[in-house]
Amino acid sequence: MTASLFTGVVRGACPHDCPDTCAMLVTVENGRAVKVAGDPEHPFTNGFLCAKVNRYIERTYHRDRLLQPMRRSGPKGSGRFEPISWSAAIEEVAQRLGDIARSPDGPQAILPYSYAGTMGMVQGSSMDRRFFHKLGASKLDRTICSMAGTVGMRMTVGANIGADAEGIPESDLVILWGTNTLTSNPHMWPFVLQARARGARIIAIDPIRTRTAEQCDEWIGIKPSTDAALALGIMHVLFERGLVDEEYVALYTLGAAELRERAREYTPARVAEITGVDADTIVRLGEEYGRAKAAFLRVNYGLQRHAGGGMAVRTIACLPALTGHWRRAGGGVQLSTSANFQFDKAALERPDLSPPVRTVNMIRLGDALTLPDAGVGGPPVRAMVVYNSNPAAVAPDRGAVRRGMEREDLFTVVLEHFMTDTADYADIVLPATTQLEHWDLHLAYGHHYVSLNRPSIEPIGESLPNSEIFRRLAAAMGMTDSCFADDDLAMIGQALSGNAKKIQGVTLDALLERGWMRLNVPTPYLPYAEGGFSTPSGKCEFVSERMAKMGLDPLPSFTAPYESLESSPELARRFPLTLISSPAHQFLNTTFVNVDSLRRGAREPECLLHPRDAEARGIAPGMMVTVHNDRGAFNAKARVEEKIREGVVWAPSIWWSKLSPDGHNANDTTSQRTTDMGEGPVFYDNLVEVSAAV
Ligand SMILES: Nc1nc2c(c(=O)[nH]1)N[C@H]1C(S)=C(S)[C@@H](COP(=O)(O)OP(=O)(O)OC[C@H]3O[C@@H](n4cnc5c(=O)[nH]c(N)nc54)[C@H](O)[C@@H]3O)O[C@H]1N2
Ligand SMILES: Nc1nc2c(c(=O)[nH]1)N[C@H]1C(S)=C(S)[C@@H](COP(=O)(O)OP(=O)(O)OC[C@H]3O[C@@H](n4cnc5c(=O)[nH]c(N)nc54)[C@H](O)[C@@H]3O)O[C@H]1N2
Ligand SMILES: [Mo]
Repeated sequence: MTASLFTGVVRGACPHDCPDTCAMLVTVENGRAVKVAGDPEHPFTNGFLCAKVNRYIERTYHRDRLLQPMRRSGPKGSGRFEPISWSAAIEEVAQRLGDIARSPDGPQAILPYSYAGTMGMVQGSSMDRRFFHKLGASKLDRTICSMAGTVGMRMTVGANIGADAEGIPESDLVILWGTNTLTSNPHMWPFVLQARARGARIIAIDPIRTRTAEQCDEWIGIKPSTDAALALGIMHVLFERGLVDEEYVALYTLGAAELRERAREYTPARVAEITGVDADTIVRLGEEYGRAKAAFLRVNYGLQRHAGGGMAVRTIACLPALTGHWRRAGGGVQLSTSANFQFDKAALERPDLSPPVRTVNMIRLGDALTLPDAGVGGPPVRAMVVYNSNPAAVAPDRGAVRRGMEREDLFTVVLEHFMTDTADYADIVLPATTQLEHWDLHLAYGHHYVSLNRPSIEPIGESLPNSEIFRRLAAAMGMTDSCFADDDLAMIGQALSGNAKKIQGVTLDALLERGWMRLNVPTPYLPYAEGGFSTPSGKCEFVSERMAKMGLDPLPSFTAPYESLESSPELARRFPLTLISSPAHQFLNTTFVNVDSLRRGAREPECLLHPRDAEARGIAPGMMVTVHNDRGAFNAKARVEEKIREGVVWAPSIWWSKLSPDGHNANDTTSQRTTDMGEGPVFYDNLVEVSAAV
């Protein structure tokens, strides 16, 4: 029987940028995938897939899949292309990149641009990195999602390692803090329900009464960007009521006395003023948290997309050390589990091949493409190679991004499954395989299992894995180091070949046999039950010398947003509403927006307003509105419900601009400013006005 007539079930992994990284079972009949399902044996996947990935078959065989390499035949952005052969495409890309590399501007005028379209180690960060390193291209700082919070965790507990969600059933209090679990982390929810069945209360802290907040026992509708103040208010109560675990604090923390002084300043009255949460609620929350034995704080990335995002995460991350909840299963804080996955990234990416080069922050792409020195010094960006990302829709300040991508003198290559907003601006489009068509190795950022993805079907059309496209480009550009000949399985072996303790026993052979494996950590994993923080002091650092050196407040503190009545009154007078453009339930960033069934579920670009905000502007439900500020505007249909804090509006995102009625999306209004730590984006630190569309 030939491979193309294969019938059976293949073990795969969901490739998407989500904490859940599901183990997926793909049913194939005569070479065609007919069904995807969650592995019932996987402790986190628990036998189900989300609303989006259940449609993976529809996406894979979509009528619009890119089947051949293509060359642009119309103006940039017009989407007019003609098919060319792979050999012509590779030759042209190699020639154009080679010309730039040899020009006086040199190879740094070439910018790779990628993010997490696939989270796979092979298709996401292996041969591609080797290629750009050897070429001497500019490096990309991949900040667009999680850097602020990641650095906040590093400064406090030492690494982006937190509590294990599999411990949640043991929790006596679960706080979902700036996270819409049912949408963006749905496989954690069954654990939360188990905790509730054993008596735990579930609290959501979010400016929006999301579908998750609606299922919780309490919704605390905090003012955006003020979470650090709320956490300090909780600390105030903990210190004042003697709810601190003095033993844990003495053994495993640094700077408790200074923190006590700092928290003293954050009285419930003052915190109420900053956060818009009433003082009684703050006191009750502090007491409830302090009396709990093992509270689970799930912070996700929503609350760090603000000026003080790093500080917000850092401040919250101090809480379980004060109460000693780290000691017990179900206690602690989780932002991510990703730093536990100690794959050998140097072997995969080969940074040693690169000369010293400049780094461009991906969220400042608008500047990088429109300023003569790319905004960071050195040559202008003359070529960009995009893969696993859709920057024309997802990057902030997309007006600037689009102006950059329209430049006639910019050579743009896009590796894609579909003709996205970004691909429309390409000179050359290269068709890439999907997860059903290639090998990969996956970490997770919401649990502790490694998974292997086996291909289940042959590549559709002439599509090729990213790894193979970069292998061919490397060969065409005369890169002869032996690492450019490694095949995908060899690279998976290399990723697993290090000696790190947590991946001991996780081998390619074992994964080939079983599909997924737990890291070498206990279940549930209690990372800081007995200290063991990976900070310079080995303790949970309430006071951070490293932060002082970065010019930041070494102690937890409240950082005002860039855009608010307090910090920018003139702006706030013209644009009085805060826009949150967090994930729509049916989309995964911009992935799946072109899948008809899911887009129908999301209806159309929408904007949720509080009834009083709507009334003040003469906006009725269902009306078409324009959401705008000085950076740009987009249209949306108004929804008016009491499911949101006054002064805040919500535009579920991220729409393809070309599938929106007016050709715009929420990122027409967002800014290129960066967070206090990690230089991350501030998507939700964004003032706008909403008016009836004209
Ligand atoms: N369905 C779906 N799932 C996804 C994604 C998707 O696009 N769609 N994206 C994936 C990716 S890339 C990521 S990074 C994660 C994101 O995961 P999360 O960061 O959990 O994103 P959301 O689920 O939107 O939750 C963010 C919540 O934070 C709230 N929020 C915004 N600002 C503040 C604030 O200042 N304080 C507080 N307390 N809350 C605030 C928003 O109202 C929103 O409800 O999800 C992943 N999962
Ligand atoms: N306004 C606003 N903007 C945001 C956010 C927000 O909440 N609000 N969220 C931000 C966050 S958290 C993130 S992570 C970013 C996400 O931004 P991106 O990482 O750009 O995510 P996607 O929009 O899903 O685009 C991924 C693209 O990769 C492609 N792709 C998938 N697999 C492969 C593959 O194997 N090969 C190739 N060549 N292509 C592949 C998909 O078809 C898709 O077009 O967006 C950010 N932008
Ligand atoms: Mo993200």
